[in-house]
Amino acid sequence: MLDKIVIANRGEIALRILRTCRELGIRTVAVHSEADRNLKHVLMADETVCIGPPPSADSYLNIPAIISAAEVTDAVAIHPGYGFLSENPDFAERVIQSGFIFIGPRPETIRLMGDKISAKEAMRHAEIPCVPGSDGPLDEDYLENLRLAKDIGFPVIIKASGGGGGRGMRVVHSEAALMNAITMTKAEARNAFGNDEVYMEKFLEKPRHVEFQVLADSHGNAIHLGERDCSMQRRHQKVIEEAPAPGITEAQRREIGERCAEACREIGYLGAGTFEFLYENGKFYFIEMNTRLQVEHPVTEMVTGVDLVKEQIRIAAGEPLAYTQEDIVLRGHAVECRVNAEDPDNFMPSPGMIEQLHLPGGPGIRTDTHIYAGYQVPPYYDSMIGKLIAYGDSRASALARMRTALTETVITGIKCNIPLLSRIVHDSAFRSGAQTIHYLEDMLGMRE
Ligand code: MV4
Repeated sequence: MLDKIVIANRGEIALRILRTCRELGIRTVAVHSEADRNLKHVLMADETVCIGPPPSADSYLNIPAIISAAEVTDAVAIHPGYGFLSENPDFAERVIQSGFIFIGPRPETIRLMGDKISAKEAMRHAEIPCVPGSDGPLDEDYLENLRLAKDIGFPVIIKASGGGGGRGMRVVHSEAALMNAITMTKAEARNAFGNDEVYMEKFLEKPRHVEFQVLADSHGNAIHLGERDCSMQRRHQKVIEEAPAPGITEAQRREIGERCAEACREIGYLGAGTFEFLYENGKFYFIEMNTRLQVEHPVTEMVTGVDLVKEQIRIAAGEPLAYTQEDIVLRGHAVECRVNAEDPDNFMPSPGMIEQLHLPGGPGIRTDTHIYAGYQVPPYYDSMIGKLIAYGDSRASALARMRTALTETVITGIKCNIPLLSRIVHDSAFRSGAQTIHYLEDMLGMRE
């Protein structure tokens, strides 16, 4: 097993990684910014290295500083967590070139999936169902693009190949708007991503966001761990996730999940990954693949009993998967609420000192958070301060436990979004499991 790991992240996920390292007897190095000396995992780590001033660009995104920290501490591997450098193929490459293990997929795979056109091409080849659209980038021929849009049928969506996660896309409702939309999306993409390639897809109007979790080792084994529904989002920020996705049958899960696992074998995928689909009228349409551990991984852990971070580390150490597909049996239901330090009315960040903190407990409740009474939430980073996860033998029981957990939680000193989360888990349409990606924005009166 690996001897010492650098945790190249902060907050709850850094603590999550540290906890599994402890369980495995792996020593930990916490790299942190000047603003993060009092983070819980920094206080707990075997060694700490300050890698720069508070802004992420000078610390958590500072590749030479992170690699130097690994060198001076004699670490053998680097875990990137999510966000920051986790999906940067150049970082993965430099980690490997410096003689360390990158806990994640190969750099070529990260690069392949970072380009949304090449990702879709690879998935089409692996017989993953995709959204109907252009086979590759659009060229400059307007009449050809118009013919393609008419073939697909309006509305269509123009997406930047360098985008993803909601960046660089435009919906087109009519012939008249097509040419301008392509020109504008290309110009923005050139600016934002240094790549002006764009592609076209049928625009799905009321889909759900359903994603499949996979694990693949360096011995050619790959499995899926079922799916999560992440439709409850606002401005591409997920708010509540759950596993399994309401209404997905065992047959559909097996079919799509097995295709995802097979795609992993075909491309030589390594580590944990997520296939993102839109789900509409009973059908799955691949949109993107995430080559990292995701924020919402705990709901999958709760229904499968698999520690995804442990598997990531074992895979990086060259060990075979500890599970075969037959070992993966979904049991019960799990829901996760993301707790953010923000004003529940206007979503403005609310950094500051946590005065009182009472976390919920009882059967089926898990809290993944780094905050403690007296902790100062810094203003420099993402506002997520933790996740509340409720497990139950059914969706209704998981949601009942979540409602109690939200009521039980006390966080004073800062504003947080618990009132909004409470409102959602009490909502009758959400309780019936009928939400689409537009549900929350509709509820908040943001659409139309
Ligand atoms: C779409 C779509 C509808 N039709 N593609 C947004 C984020 C990026 N991952 C892809 N996105 C979408 N692609 C087609 N062909 C609607 C979205 C979308 C969305 C997707 C998942 C979760 C939330 C979303 C919110 C708005 C739009």
